Amino acid sequence: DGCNGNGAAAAAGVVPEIKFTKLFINGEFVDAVSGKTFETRDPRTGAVLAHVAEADKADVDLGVKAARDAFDHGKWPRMSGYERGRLLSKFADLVDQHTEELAALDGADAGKLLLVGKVIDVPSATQMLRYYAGAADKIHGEVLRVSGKYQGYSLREPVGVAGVIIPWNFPTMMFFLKVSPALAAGCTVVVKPAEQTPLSALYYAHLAKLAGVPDGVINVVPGFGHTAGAAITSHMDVDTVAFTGSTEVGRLIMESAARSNLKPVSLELGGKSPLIIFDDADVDMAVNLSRLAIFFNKGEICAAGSRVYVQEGIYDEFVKKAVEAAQNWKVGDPFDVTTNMGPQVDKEQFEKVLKYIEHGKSEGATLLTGGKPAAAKGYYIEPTIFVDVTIAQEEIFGPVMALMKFKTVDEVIEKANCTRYGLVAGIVTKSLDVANRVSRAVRAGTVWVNCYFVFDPDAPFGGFKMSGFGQDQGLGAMDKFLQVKSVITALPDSPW
Ligand code: TXE
Repeated sequence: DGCNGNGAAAAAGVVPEIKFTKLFINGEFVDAVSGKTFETRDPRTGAVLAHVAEADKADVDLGVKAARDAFDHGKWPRMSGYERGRLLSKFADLVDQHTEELAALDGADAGKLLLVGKVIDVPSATQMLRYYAGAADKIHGEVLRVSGKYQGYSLREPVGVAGVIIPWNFPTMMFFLKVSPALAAGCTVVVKPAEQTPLSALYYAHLAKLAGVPDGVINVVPGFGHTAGAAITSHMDVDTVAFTGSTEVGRLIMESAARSNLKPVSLELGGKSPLIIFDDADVDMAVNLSRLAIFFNKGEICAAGSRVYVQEGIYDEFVKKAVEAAQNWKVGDPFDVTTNMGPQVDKEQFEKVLKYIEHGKSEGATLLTGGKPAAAKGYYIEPTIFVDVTIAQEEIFGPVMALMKFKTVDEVIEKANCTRYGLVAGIVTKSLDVANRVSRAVRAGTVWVNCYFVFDPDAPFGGFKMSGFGQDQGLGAMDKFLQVKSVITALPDSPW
């Protein structure tokens, strides 16, 4: 309405229409075998948003059977890569056409900013899908130099049924991050979205069907981790599992894969990533970057820059400006375009973050700003900054920055690497030599120099150390869904 405040008030009531709440198996929306449902809640208020069919083992069995049949007998892996790519491009077009609605679904389900959903999450997801759609007809093998009277070549064939288990912080991007390369490779998928955010994945299944993706190729089974998730990872007919989530669950998934059919798994896990700011940095720019790095998406992002190291020469100025910047980061309804940060995804995460804040205080860290719930209802937390942090090792997954001072390049490299994680690192400096040296010394899967959160379909993304293995993004991500076959043929009459 253009008037200050009224727009925000009106926005607070917005709940998108929820069309799909059943499991999607073999091209149909169906109830769970048990008839059970679970609640997904709106983190702005804690109110129930929808009752969603709750998949358990019996439903996963049906989903896997549909995916198995579609893979073993259907046309998806057998059609030309070009044809598969065309269907995936059509799917991407349909997603684009529903951007507003999809961004609103994730907004209400996950407390994500509507505007960011519209300009980042959904467009990046379709960019991802189109990137792999374009790769579907460029899956090459090699000619092998086999000695003697033989010829050899290799084929890269789809691995089969892929289980996809994703978290709630980026429901849309996570879905396409895993599903796009799997489908382009010719695999069929059984996707378990997070129990906190099942809604957009069901919508994507519907749009894939509209685009002409054959029945059974995409199956979506919302439910809980220890039931539906575990049924996927232990299934004898699932050929690979692609997972993003906690390090703890990543370990369970490997165990379960090992105990069942030794399926390969790829794990994108937690992080405690350093953002290192050197004396020569433009302080205002560095403050803005550090704010983005920890407060974007409420800090619910595996690549969050949760440990900020600032060199001593600019430390005092940086701290002062970082506190101001945090206080200007507006917490509020994610449907209001002036909001910078919405609520944490659910009560559990909200309480976990507050617990870490209390823990930080009791360990002797100094709280400079924030540290409390930001509203009387809903799961809102103030942007929070600690200094004098001695150990910053646990992934808080919330809007909590730990600011630390350092003197030398060697010292900060050692500190940056002093974690069991190794997902990303950020560097802010004008010195090419420092940037190069630190980029190479830091043990992390992605390094951002004078920028942060720059994701691209062409840039491999994955962890070192306990942040996981098996990268997402990049053409290499398709390897997780392909297996190599060598074909060697006798050439009895060859003159060579
Ligand atoms: O993650 P889980 P949670 C981190 C972050 C967060 C913490 C806990 O620190 O605070 O993890 O979040 C499914 N077998 N990250 O509990 O449990 C689950 O249903 C198979 C980092 O939400 O790992 C969901 O679909 N699947 C992260 C998915 O795993 C199981 C993003 C992720 O949930 C399962 C999210 C099981 N036994 C949380 N148990 C990142 N890397 O971005 C659970 N799941």
